[in-house]
Amino acid sequence: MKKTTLLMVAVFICSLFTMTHAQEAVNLVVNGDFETGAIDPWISTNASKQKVMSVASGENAHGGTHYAQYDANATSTQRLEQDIEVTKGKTYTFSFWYNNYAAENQNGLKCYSLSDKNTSSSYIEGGSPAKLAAASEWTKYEQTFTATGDTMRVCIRAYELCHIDDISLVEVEGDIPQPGPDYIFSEPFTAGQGDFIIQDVVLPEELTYVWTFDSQYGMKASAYKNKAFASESWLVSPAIDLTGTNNVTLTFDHAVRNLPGNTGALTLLFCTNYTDNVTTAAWETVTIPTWPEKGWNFVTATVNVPAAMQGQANVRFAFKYTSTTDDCNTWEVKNVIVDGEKNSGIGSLNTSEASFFVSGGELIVNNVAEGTMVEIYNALGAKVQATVFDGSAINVSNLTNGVYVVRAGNNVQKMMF
Ligand SMILES: [Ca+2]
Repeated sequence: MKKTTLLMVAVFICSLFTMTHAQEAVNLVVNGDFETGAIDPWISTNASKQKVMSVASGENAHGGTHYAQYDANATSTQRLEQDIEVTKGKTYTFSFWYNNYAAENQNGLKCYSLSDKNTSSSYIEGGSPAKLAAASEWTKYEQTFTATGDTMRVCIRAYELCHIDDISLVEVEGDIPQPGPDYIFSEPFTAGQGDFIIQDVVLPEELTYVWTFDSQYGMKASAYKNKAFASESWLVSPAIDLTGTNNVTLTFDHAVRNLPGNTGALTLLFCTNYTDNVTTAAWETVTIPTWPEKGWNFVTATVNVPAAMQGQANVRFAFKYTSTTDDCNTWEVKNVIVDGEKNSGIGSLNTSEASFFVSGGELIVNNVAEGTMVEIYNALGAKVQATVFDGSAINVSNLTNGVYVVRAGNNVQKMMF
């Protein structure tokens, strides 16, 4: 792990603690504790087939005296749903407590899903894992995410006996401290194309674009509209100053529709003399070493910036999409990170003896005391998983491939899953 990155992560973690103490969280969920004694305003979208959960009373609530109860032996999914006004682009933490849940059903307790109020038929699975582990005592589920619309439909669904209490959705005040600022450059493509430039060298008249922003998949290139068209379209990074840096790499997540396909039609190039036209710059093509084995699966690829461009002041890279009427793929790119060593003279930082590595969808944790909370943050600084370390490997198979920061106590490590 690079020293600058380690220092940055340490600052990031400290910032997290400061923020937690400073903010006063307001729960946006109405009647999330069920202490009204009624289910309102929670709704079911299809009450004739999907039972509305009942509110039970007694001492077995997580908080207060009431909780929601999903019935045993249900024959169809049961939901708790509530629409909540949120601010697109802001970050929220969603959590609830669950109990008396066996997890035997194939579908079990879906942690939660998100959708726009007007497109409720197309849920976006927001939870990880997709089905929660069994719980015989009150257990907390928590997830932090960034809103992609203005109305969040929160949905918790189960197929079997389950108790739910203290459902909460709170805005994370202020900017999430990110590992990103310490990167030389980063662009997640979660809110637009950033400062990237799109140039269509060949754009068929039937199309208005090839590269476009997609809030779910990042930047997406396709020249298919009812049929395949020939095209050439470039997604060009802003100029990046690499002076004072060494061993700089470019990392990104990408997915393609057709595999193996002709990935030669999808290329990555670097240059130092772009002005305003890709066709007049001198590009060096760099082989993308990692491609998905199955269509639409995102994988993380890392390449070295070409040696001739290391340390240069005006470096750009470009994702070049080409297609023909016989070979027309779809390419999605997100979580772009340029990182490297900085010659800034920052003093050494003691690295911990704890270590983490990923093998077979499991996070292996060494030299960490049992009972320590192991937290995983994505490249945007959002916590995506938290697990109390019990000495065994931690299942991370539900996390998409990408760059993560793992934290256990004072030990932090950036790594790729
Ligand atoms: Ca309660």
